[in-house]
Amino acid sequence: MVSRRDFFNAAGLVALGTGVVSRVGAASLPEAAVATGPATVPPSLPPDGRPYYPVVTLNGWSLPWRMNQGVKEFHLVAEPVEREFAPGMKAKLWGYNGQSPGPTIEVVEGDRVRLFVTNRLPEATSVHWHGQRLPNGMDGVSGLTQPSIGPGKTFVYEFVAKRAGTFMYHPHADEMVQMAMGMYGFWVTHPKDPDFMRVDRDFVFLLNSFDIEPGSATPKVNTMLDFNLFGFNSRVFPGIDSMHVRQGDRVRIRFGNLTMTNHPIHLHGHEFMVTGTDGGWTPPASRWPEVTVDVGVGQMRAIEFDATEPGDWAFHCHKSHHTMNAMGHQVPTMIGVDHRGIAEKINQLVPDYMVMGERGMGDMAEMEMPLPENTLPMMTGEGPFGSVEMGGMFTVLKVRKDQKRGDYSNPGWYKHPPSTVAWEWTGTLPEAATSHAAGGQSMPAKVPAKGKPAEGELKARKPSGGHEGHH
Ligand SMILES: [Cu+2]
Repeated sequence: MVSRRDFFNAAGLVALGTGVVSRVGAASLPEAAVATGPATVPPSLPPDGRPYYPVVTLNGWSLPWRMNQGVKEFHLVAEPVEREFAPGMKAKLWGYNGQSPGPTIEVVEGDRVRLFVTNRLPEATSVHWHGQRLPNGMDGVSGLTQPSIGPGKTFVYEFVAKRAGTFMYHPHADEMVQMAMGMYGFWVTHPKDPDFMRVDRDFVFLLNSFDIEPGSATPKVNTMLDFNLFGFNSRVFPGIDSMHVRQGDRVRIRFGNLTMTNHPIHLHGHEFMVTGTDGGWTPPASRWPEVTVDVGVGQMRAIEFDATEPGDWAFHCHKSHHTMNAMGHQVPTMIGVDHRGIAEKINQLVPDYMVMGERGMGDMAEMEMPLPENTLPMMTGEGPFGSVEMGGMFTVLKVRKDQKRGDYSNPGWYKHPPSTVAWEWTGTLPEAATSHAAGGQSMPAKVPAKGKPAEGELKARKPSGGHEGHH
């Protein structure tokens, strides 16, 4: 068990003095803890209240509470924040208690919860408790169920956490702007019986997206579709922490989607079951094994599996543009284009001109190109075998036999047993057997009245050089 002070120290959090809090005019407000960095804060058991097994917020933390006559009191502060997306890039966002996303709120089924929300934004806000059963007036929809929380004001929400499960919170006021700026957080209501659906490790994060021009730091809030940074908990690869588990652990990973599109989330090396949705736990008879689960906009999914396979397993969104950072989305396709000669001519005008992407874009991960200020390479990340050529919604699940129970520290790269890594073939290659079948079609094409149909023959331009030994 950690003391309150130890908790704050260990978590890198700062408890604001009551002097700061009392400025908003309510002397009995609980202190508003703030996080000052993007580190994953290891979970600690609850200091009071009903027992539960805490979750781990990827690159985030859980909000401490104050017990007040049996009521769990939390204090959220909506405010402008600075968030590091990955080393080399920081964004100016709006969030809660020092970071985006806001802190995870963890309570137990049946808890009476009182949430103080202080608004330090330049415009009005509200907080909607996404998925909760609560009195209508606590639902946080500006104008519909409450007046907005004006700048400088503090509102109080109070309800009983009736249903165990996975939830989110976000503003229901000027949503387009406030969500694009990074305002949201995770909420977990633990079951009354701590052993119900017990797992060894329980990771949580939100899926989010931003449109931030390379060289700037503030998201473009009117973007509807064309986002250029995709993240887990306002971090992008390689800034997203890996998830570290002990071989044989029962692992749960929960994610909620507050972006403008769906994300097929894919785990390597294991099959999982979807054990929870926004509406609660799935009935066991309704589950089937998957390796990818699509998460629609506004939805949440909890997946579970036994981490039986040791290794470093990729875990990512399967939309390939979502595992790519800002620079990658508007470059022209140059694969197969023969620009020998063109480069020479351009070089006479622009000496440093360089032809990019002729052999695909993998090279760009290794190219040390000058980038605009405050952005990230489109694909990056150094693995034990070279560049991972990824960005955005990508991280690694590390399964280790010797990871200690409850130890969340990074075990380093996986040490592969002998003869279990894909290797390079250096022998001779047999002549390829070639099929000469012409392919089929459902009906003959109508032959144009005049002239012959064009011969639709394409020549694939294969890269030359770099293939010595393949004769
Ligand atoms: Cu995605």
